[in-house]
Amino acid sequence: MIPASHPRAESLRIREALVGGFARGIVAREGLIAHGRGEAFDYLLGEKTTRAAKRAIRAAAACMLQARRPVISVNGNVAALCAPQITRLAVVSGAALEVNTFYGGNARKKRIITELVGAGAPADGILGGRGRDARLSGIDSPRRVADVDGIYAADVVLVPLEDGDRTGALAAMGKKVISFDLNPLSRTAAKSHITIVDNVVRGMDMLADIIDIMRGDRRRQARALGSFDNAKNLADSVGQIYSNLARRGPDA
Ligand code: PTJ
Repeated sequence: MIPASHPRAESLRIREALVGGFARGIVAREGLIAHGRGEAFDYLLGEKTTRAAKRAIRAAAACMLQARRPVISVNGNVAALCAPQITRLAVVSGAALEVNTFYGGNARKKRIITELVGAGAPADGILGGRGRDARLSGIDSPRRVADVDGIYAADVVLVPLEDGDRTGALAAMGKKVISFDLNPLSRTAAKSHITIVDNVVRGMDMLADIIDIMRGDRRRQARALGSFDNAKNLADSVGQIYSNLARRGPDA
């Protein structure tokens, strides 16, 4: 039990959610390590949704609203950290949910599906692990498997906590890739069309809120997309880390 008065209570609560997800067989061991990396970047970013992240969220909202076949890719970490938020995002955006993992096999995928259903997703609407698989070219990991009616056929794919190879492969197939990645220096961040440098536990609900606000407002969508430059936005995120360090550094 984490006391609410603990100065790092929120960060510890997020850790507990992952450890709990690991105990339930949803999160891969490697997912705990990946979380550690994200946690370190979140600390450097000030543990809040930056202006650059908000710009990316607006562009992502517009992109999802204009998609013909948007799909949200769900892995173990995402299911453990924000199953209710991702389920809400699917409803609000009209995107399909596809369970797509890097590690492990079908048993873990099934547990992730159960987690999503527990969070309100329709049991028969979740893709991945149905045996209706196609292979993405250009990658060798288990993530090359994609549902034929899901990521394989999608025009826009949202990939929270993704690896760089699959991001590149999806982009090479002509899909628009939106990622969440706390590390603005990662290959995923560089290869995505829109990178949201924010923690999924904060940014996911914000994305759903903005989609609701922008729905039907084509001018606002065009503005959010037209003014967005991913490379510049990533540089702004790195700049935010620089200035946070400068303020807190030994000479500050
Ligand atoms: O469930 P699986 O089998 O699909 O495995 C999922 C992991 C996360 C283990 C797998 O995708 C992986 O190995 O990811 P990477 O390559 O370690 O990349 C994870 C990226 O996500 C890193 O750049 C982290 O900084 C970032 N990250 C970690 N936690 C969060 C995050 N980004 C946003 N929100 C987080 N909570």
